[in-house]
Amino acid sequence: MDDGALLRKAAARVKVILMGVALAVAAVSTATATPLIVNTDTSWLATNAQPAATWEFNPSFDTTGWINAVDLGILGCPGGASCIWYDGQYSSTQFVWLRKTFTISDPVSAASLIGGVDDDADVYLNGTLVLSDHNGFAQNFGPLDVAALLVQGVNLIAVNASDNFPVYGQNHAFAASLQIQTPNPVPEPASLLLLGSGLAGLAFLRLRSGQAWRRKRQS
Ligand SMILES: [Ca+2]
Ligand SMILES: [Ca+2]
Repeated sequence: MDDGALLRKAAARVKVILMGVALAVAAVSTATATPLIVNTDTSWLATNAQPAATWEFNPSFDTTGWINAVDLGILGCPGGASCIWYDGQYSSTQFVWLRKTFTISDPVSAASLIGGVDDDADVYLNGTLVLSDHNGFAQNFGPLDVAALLVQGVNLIAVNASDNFPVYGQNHAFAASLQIQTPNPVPEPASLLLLGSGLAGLAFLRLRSGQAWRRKRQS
C-alpha cells in the first residue's frame, strides 16, 4: 500500500471516529431529566388520632399505631395520584393525619406540588407549612414551588386534612403529587440506543484498525 492510500485510509478512519463521537455527544445532549414523583398512595401512613408534637417535621417520628392509607379508587385525582383517606371515602372520621418520607439522592433544581382536598388541609414539607386551606369546601391546590424546602437525603411530607361532615356531605379525600427535578440528566431509551450504536461504531473501528495494522506489520 502506498503512502497516499494509507493517508486516505487514515482520513476515512478519523471521519468514522468523528461520526461515532458526534453520535455519542448527540445522545447525551438530547437526554432529558426524569422527575422524581411522590404521589399519594397506600404507602402513605395515616392515623385518625392527633399525633404527638414533631409528627409534621421529624422524618424519624415514631409512627407506631399508624396504618397504611386507603386508596379511595376515585378517578381523575390531581397529578394522577391516588385520592386517599384514613379508612375510606365515607369515613366517620373527620380528621386524618398523613405522612410520607422519601429520599432524594441528587441536588434539587425544581419542585412543584399540586393536589386536592375534600375539604381542608394543612400540608407541611420538612416542617414548613406550604398549604393552609380552611375555607370549608373541596378544591384543588397548587402548583406550589417547593424546591427550596427539599433536601438531598430523607424528606417528609405531612398532612392534616379534615372534612366538614355533615355540612357538605360525608365525602373525604386527599391527594398530592410532588414532582422533583434534579439536574442530572437521565438518558432516554432512544438516546441510550444512539449512544450504544455510537460506541459500537468506535469499537468496530478500533477492531478493524487493529487488524489493518497487524496486516501492515506482517506485509
Ligand atoms: Ca378547602
Ligand atoms: Ca366533604
